[in-house]
Amino acid sequence: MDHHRHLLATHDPEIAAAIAGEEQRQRDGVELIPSENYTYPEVLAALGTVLTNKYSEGYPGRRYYGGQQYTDRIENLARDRARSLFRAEHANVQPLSGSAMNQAAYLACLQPGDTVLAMDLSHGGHLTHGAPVSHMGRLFNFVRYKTQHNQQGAIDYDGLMAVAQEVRPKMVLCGFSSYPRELNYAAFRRIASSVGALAMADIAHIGGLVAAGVLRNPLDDGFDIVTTTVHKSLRGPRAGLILCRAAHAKAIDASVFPGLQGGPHMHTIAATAVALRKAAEPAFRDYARQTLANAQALAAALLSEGIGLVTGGTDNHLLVLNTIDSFGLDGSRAEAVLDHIGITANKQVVPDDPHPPLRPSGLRIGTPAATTRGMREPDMHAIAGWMVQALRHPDDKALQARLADEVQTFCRRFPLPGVAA
Ligand code: DSN
Repeated sequence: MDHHRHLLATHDPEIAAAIAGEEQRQRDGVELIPSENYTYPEVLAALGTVLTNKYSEGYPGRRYYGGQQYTDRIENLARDRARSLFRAEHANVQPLSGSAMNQAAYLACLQPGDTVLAMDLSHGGHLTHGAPVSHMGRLFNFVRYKTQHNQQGAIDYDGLMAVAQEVRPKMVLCGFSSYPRELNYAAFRRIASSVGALAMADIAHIGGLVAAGVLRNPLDDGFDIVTTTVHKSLRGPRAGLILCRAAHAKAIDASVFPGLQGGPHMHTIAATAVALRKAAEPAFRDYARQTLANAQALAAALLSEGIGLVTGGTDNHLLVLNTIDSFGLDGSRAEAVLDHIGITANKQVVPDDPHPPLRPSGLRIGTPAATTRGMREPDMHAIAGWMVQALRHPDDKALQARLADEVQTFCRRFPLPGVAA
């Protein structure tokens, strides 16, 4: 690694300096974006290898290029580990990332114009769940369901059953990128079965928490297809996984390649295999438990300060704050204020947000990255305290400078995984 670094610094000092700057930024700040994490040094080692030189279109044992004795071994290991970790009948480890994995899943099972039930974007759903600005939203007929504001964000499953009877979807999709509650997968499965639809769950955010067994696995409730990214709570490289029942294996594989993608990124697949092996170790379960405990601690600390949380709390790793109600700041301003003190979060729409996505009413935070760094419950209380002080005094530059110093000093106690101090 050091040798490679030295080469890069000599050959391309501008890029080397920017990477060094990013390392410094990650080291000196608290990372609260709930979809981010710090990957393992072993994953970084697998990513920076000669596997990036190789074309491997096809699947193990039936490729369109020669020289696959090692790539086949790697992809088989990744598939076996994914199947075993998630108790899946089949795994496809080739999706380049989250959007591609969902697109491949839809295109495997649906015809253009088919109806899909999916969660509304402002209530926590994802762009690929049929947001009108997404290509998927143009290709399929997404009918969106919402969460119940006065029921801690719960989903009205009886109401959803009635909608399903009316619109007769081909697929019932659940999953989210900004919803802090656990889902009732058995209820989704019943709704899908009642109209002969497929049940698909996008667990992109919580894949690591499901793998560790601290959140429920939709495959245990009979789901047909489950997708997850590898780089969020699973702590792997940037990639996607599709897990499914054997009956869908052929369609899913053909949809990923040759349907949607070309050559798989074998360096990423090797790194995925490494992360999946790590996720099967007992230490990963401890990590996942701590991620949830930290989210509870962060929520409790913010609630004790009277800060408004969408749904009133969290069951998983993420929280959504209504910053307009709590601080009179839109999410964009709140994000910038926190950036100034070294706490990274991201602006976020809240349910039925009257404001646009670039200036929404809220902020999304989460604990996977801070937990990887070694932060624990008392640290969450300290972080909540810094956030509240800064957001209550957004124009106080002297206060922000003092808080930035405190955050930086605090962060130095927690080494950056995978990077020499
Ligand atoms: N960008 C991911 C997230 O932040 O949730 C989802 O696409």
